[in-house]
Amino acid sequence: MGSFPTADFDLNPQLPEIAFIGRSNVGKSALINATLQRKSLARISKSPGKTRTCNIYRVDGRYYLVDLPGYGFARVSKKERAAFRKVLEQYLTNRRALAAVVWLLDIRHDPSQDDLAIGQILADTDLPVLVAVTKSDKVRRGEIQSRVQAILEWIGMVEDQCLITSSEKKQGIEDLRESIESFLVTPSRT
Ligand SMILES: Nc1nc2c(ncn2[C@@H]2O[C@H](COP(=O)(O)OP(=O)(O)OP(=O)(O)O)[C@@H](O)[C@H]2O)c(=O)[nH]1
Ligand SMILES: [Mg+2]
Repeated sequence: MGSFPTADFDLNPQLPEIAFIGRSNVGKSALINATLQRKSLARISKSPGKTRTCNIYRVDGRYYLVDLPGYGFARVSKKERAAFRKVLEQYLTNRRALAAVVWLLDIRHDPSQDDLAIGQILADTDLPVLVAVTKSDKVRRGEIQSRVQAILEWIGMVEDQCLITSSEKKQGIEDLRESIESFLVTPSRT
Protein backbone atom coordinates (compact mmCIF):
# COMPACT_ATOMS: atom_id res chain seq x y z
CA MET A 1 0.00 0.00 0.00
CA GLY A 2 1.18 3.49 -0.75
CA SER A 3 0.05 7.08 -0.92
CA PHE A 4 1.04 9.42 -3.75
CA PRO A 5 0.32 13.09 -4.45
CA THR A 6 0.21 12.71 -8.22
CA ALA A 7 -0.97 10.08 -10.65
CA ASP A 8 2.35 9.11 -12.24
CA PHE A 9 3.40 6.91 -9.33
CA ASP A 10 5.66 3.93 -9.96
CA LEU A 11 4.40 0.69 -8.50
CA ASN A 12 6.57 -2.32 -7.92
CA PRO A 13 5.70 -4.96 -8.95
CA GLN A 14 3.76 -3.76 -11.97
CA LEU A 15 0.27 -5.20 -11.75
CA PRO A 16 -3.09 -4.29 -13.30
CA GLU A 17 -4.79 -1.35 -11.63
CA ILE A 18 -8.50 -0.88 -10.98
CA ALA A 19 -9.30 2.76 -10.29
CA PHE A 20 -12.22 4.01 -8.22
CA ILE A 21 -13.33 7.45 -9.31
CA GLY A 22 -16.21 9.72 -8.41
CA ARG A 23 -17.21 12.94 -6.75
CA SER A 24 -15.93 13.71 -3.35
CA ASN A 25 -18.13 12.06 -0.70
CA VAL A 26 -19.67 9.59 -3.17
CA GLY A 27 -18.30 6.70 -1.11
CA LYS A 28 -15.10 5.60 -2.90
CA SER A 29 -13.06 4.87 0.20
CA ALA A 30 -15.99 3.10 1.86
CA LEU A 31 -16.58 0.92 -1.20
CA ILE A 32 -12.89 0.03 -1.45
CA ASN A 33 -12.92 -0.93 2.21
CA ALA A 34 -16.01 -3.06 1.72
CA THR A 35 -14.44 -4.71 -1.31
CA LEU A 36 -11.28 -5.45 0.60
CA GLN A 37 -13.33 -6.70 3.54
CA ARG A 38 -11.14 -4.81 5.91
CA LYS A 39 -12.24 -1.87 7.90
CA SER A 40 -10.35 1.40 8.05
CA LEU A 41 -7.90 0.44 5.37
CA ALA A 42 -8.83 3.19 2.96
CA ARG A 43 -9.47 6.38 4.84
CA ILE A 44 -13.17 7.23 5.06
CA SER A 45 -14.01 10.84 5.61
CA LYS A 46 -16.50 12.40 7.96
CA SER A 47 -15.98 15.65 6.13
CA PRO A 48 -15.71 15.24 2.37
CA GLY A 49 -12.59 16.04 0.40
CA LYS A 50 -10.40 13.86 2.58
CA THR A 51 -8.71 11.72 -0.01
CA ARG A 52 -6.26 14.19 -1.55
CA THR A 53 -3.69 11.73 -2.71
CA CYS A 54 -3.82 8.56 -4.75
CA ASN A 55 -4.02 5.71 -2.26
CA ILE A 56 -3.05 2.31 -3.56
CA TYR A 57 -3.96 -1.09 -2.13
CA ARG A 58 -2.36 -4.28 -3.37
CA VAL A 59 -4.77 -7.20 -3.38
CA ASP A 60 -3.52 -10.78 -3.11
CA GLY A 61 -0.29 -9.75 -4.83
CA ARG A 62 -2.29 -9.75 -8.08
CA TYR A 63 -3.63 -6.27 -8.69
CA TYR A 64 -3.99 -2.79 -7.23
CA LEU A 65 -7.08 -0.89 -6.20
CA VAL A 66 -6.48 2.83 -6.65
CA ASP A 67 -8.41 5.29 -4.51
CA LEU A 68 -8.22 8.55 -6.43
CA PRO A 69 -9.03 12.01 -5.09
CA GLY A 70 -12.69 12.92 -5.38
CA TYR A 71 -13.58 15.60 -7.90
CA GLY A 72 -16.01 18.45 -7.76
CA PHE A 73 -16.14 19.25 -4.09
CA ALA A 74 -17.48 22.79 -3.99
CA ARG A 75 -15.73 23.98 -0.86
CA VAL A 76 -12.20 23.60 -2.16
CA SER A 77 -10.84 26.38 -4.36
CA LYS A 78 -11.42 26.46 -8.08
CA LYS A 79 -7.70 26.02 -8.59
CA GLU A 80 -7.62 22.94 -6.41
CA ARG A 81 -10.62 21.48 -8.21
CA ALA A 82 -8.91 22.00 -11.52
CA ALA A 83 -5.75 20.36 -10.16
CA PHE A 84 -7.68 17.31 -8.95
CA ARG A 85 -9.38 17.01 -12.28
CA LYS A 86 -6.06 17.22 -14.09
CA VAL A 87 -4.56 14.42 -11.98
CA LEU A 88 -7.55 12.28 -12.81
CA GLU A 89 -7.58 13.06 -16.50
CA GLN A 90 -3.88 12.34 -16.92
CA TYR A 91 -4.18 9.10 -15.05
CA LEU A 92 -7.20 7.90 -17.03
CA THR A 93 -5.69 8.86 -20.35
CA ASN A 94 -2.08 7.75 -19.93
CA ARG A 95 -1.87 5.07 -17.31
CA ARG A 96 -0.69 1.91 -19.02
CA ALA A 97 -1.43 -0.51 -16.20
CA LEU A 98 -5.01 0.70 -15.85
CA ALA A 99 -7.26 -2.29 -16.49
CA ALA A 100 -10.66 -0.78 -15.70
CA VAL A 101 -12.45 2.04 -13.94
CA VAL A 102 -15.14 1.78 -11.31
CA TRP A 103 -17.11 5.04 -11.61
CA LEU A 104 -19.17 5.83 -8.56
CA LEU A 105 -22.39 7.81 -8.63
CA ASP A 106 -24.58 8.54 -5.60
CA ILE A 107 -28.05 7.06 -6.01
CA ARG A 108 -29.64 10.20 -4.58
CA HIS A 109 -28.22 12.68 -7.06
CA ASP A 110 -28.41 13.31 -10.76
CA PRO A 111 -24.89 13.41 -12.23
CA SER A 112 -23.20 16.82 -11.86
CA GLN A 113 -21.38 18.81 -14.52
CA ASP A 114 -18.16 17.33 -13.13
CA ASP A 115 -19.58 13.84 -13.46
CA LEU A 116 -20.59 14.44 -17.04
CA ALA A 117 -17.14 15.85 -17.85
CA ILE A 118 -15.54 12.74 -16.41
CA GLY A 119 -18.00 10.62 -18.37
CA GLN A 120 -16.74 12.31 -21.52
CA ILE A 121 -13.12 11.59 -20.61
CA LEU A 122 -14.01 7.97 -19.96
CA ALA A 123 -15.83 7.72 -23.26
CA ASP A 124 -12.72 9.07 -24.99
CA THR A 125 -10.55 6.34 -23.50
CA ASP A 126 -11.00 2.71 -24.45
CA LEU A 127 -11.24 1.65 -20.82
CA PRO A 128 -13.81 -0.78 -19.50
CA VAL A 129 -16.04 1.16 -17.11
CA LEU A 130 -18.26 -0.21 -14.41
CA VAL A 131 -20.74 2.20 -12.87
CA ALA A 132 -21.24 1.63 -9.16
CA VAL A 133 -24.35 3.40 -7.96
CA THR A 134 -23.59 4.01 -4.29
CA LYS A 135 -25.49 4.41 -1.02
CA SER A 136 -28.54 2.44 -2.16
CA ASP A 137 -29.52 2.23 1.53
CA LYS A 138 -30.22 5.97 1.39
CA VAL A 139 -33.36 5.65 -0.74
CA ARG A 140 -36.49 3.54 -0.27
CA ARG A 141 -36.41 0.10 -1.90
CA GLY A 142 -39.20 1.02 -4.28
CA GLU A 143 -37.23 4.02 -5.56
CA ILE A 144 -33.96 2.23 -6.30
CA GLN A 145 -34.74 1.10 -9.86
CA SER A 146 -36.09 4.42 -11.04
CA ARG A 147 -33.12 6.29 -9.57
CA VAL A 148 -30.68 3.92 -11.27
CA GLN A 149 -32.50 4.26 -14.60
CA ALA A 150 -32.43 8.05 -14.33
CA ILE A 151 -28.70 8.07 -13.60
CA LEU A 152 -27.91 5.66 -16.45
CA GLU A 153 -29.91 7.79 -18.83
CA TRP A 154 -27.96 10.89 -17.78
CA ILE A 155 -24.61 9.26 -18.47
CA GLY A 156 -25.72 7.27 -21.51
CA MET A 157 -24.87 3.86 -20.12
CA VAL A 158 -26.86 0.65 -19.77
CA GLU A 159 -27.82 -1.61 -16.90
CA ASP A 160 -25.27 -4.35 -17.55
CA GLN A 161 -22.47 -1.78 -17.06
CA CYS A 162 -23.86 -0.95 -13.66
CA LEU A 163 -23.97 -2.33 -10.12
CA ILE A 164 -26.15 -1.13 -7.27
CA THR A 165 -24.12 -0.95 -4.08
CA SER A 166 -24.26 -0.06 -0.44
CA SER A 167 -21.07 -0.18 1.57
CA GLU A 168 -23.16 0.34 4.66
CA LYS A 169 -25.40 -2.68 4.02
CA LYS A 170 -22.75 -4.63 2.08
CA GLN A 171 -24.95 -4.75 -0.97
CA GLY A 172 -23.45 -5.47 -4.39
CA ILE A 173 -20.00 -6.03 -2.93
CA GLU A 174 -19.65 -9.64 -4.05
CA ASP A 175 -20.78 -8.65 -7.57
CA LEU A 176 -18.22 -5.87 -7.55
CA ARG A 177 -15.45 -8.29 -6.61
CA GLU A 178 -16.53 -10.58 -9.46
CA SER A 179 -16.55 -7.71 -11.95
CA ILE A 180 -13.06 -6.71 -10.85
CA GLU A 181 -11.90 -10.29 -11.40
CA SER A 182 -13.38 -10.31 -14.89
CA PHE A 183 -11.54 -7.07 -15.75
CA LEU A 184 -8.27 -8.70 -14.74
CA VAL A 185 -8.70 -11.52 -17.22
CA THR A 186 -8.45 -9.21 -20.21
CA PRO A 187 -6.28 -6.20 -19.34
CA SER A 188 -7.05 -3.41 -21.76
CA ARG A 189 -3.72 -1.63 -22.15
CA THR A 190 -0.96 -3.99 -21.06
N1 LIG B 1 -25.50 5.43 4.18
C1 LIG B 1 -24.35 5.22 3.54
N2 LIG B 1 -23.31 6.07 3.73
C2 LIG B 1 -22.16 5.85 3.06
C3 LIG B 1 -22.02 4.74 2.17
N3 LIG B 1 -20.79 4.79 1.63
C4 LIG B 1 -20.17 5.87 2.18
N4 LIG B 1 -20.99 6.51 3.04
C5 LIG B 1 -20.69 7.73 3.82
O1 LIG B 1 -20.41 8.80 2.93
C6 LIG B 1 -19.34 9.61 3.41
C7 LIG B 1 -18.22 9.68 2.39
O2 LIG B 1 -17.66 8.40 2.20
P1 LIG B 1 -16.17 8.22 1.66
O3 LIG B 1 -16.00 6.76 1.39
O4 LIG B 1 -15.21 8.88 2.53
O5 LIG B 1 -16.28 9.04 0.29
P2 LIG B 1 -15.12 9.33 -0.77
O6 LIG B 1 -15.75 9.21 -2.10
O7 LIG B 1 -13.93 8.48 -0.50
O8 LIG B 1 -14.81 10.86 -0.46
P3 LIG B 1 -13.46 11.66 -0.81
O9 LIG B 1 -12.31 10.93 -0.22
O10 LIG B 1 -13.73 12.99 -0.20
O11 LIG B 1 -13.36 11.76 -2.30
C8 LIG B 1 -18.90 8.99 4.74
O12 LIG B 1 -19.56 9.68 5.78
C9 LIG B 1 -19.40 7.56 4.64
O13 LIG B 1 -19.69 6.99 5.88
C10 LIG B 1 -23.14 3.85 2.00
O14 LIG B 1 -23.15 2.87 1.27
N5 LIG B 1 -24.28 4.15 2.72
MG1 LIG C 1 -12.01 8.94 -0.05
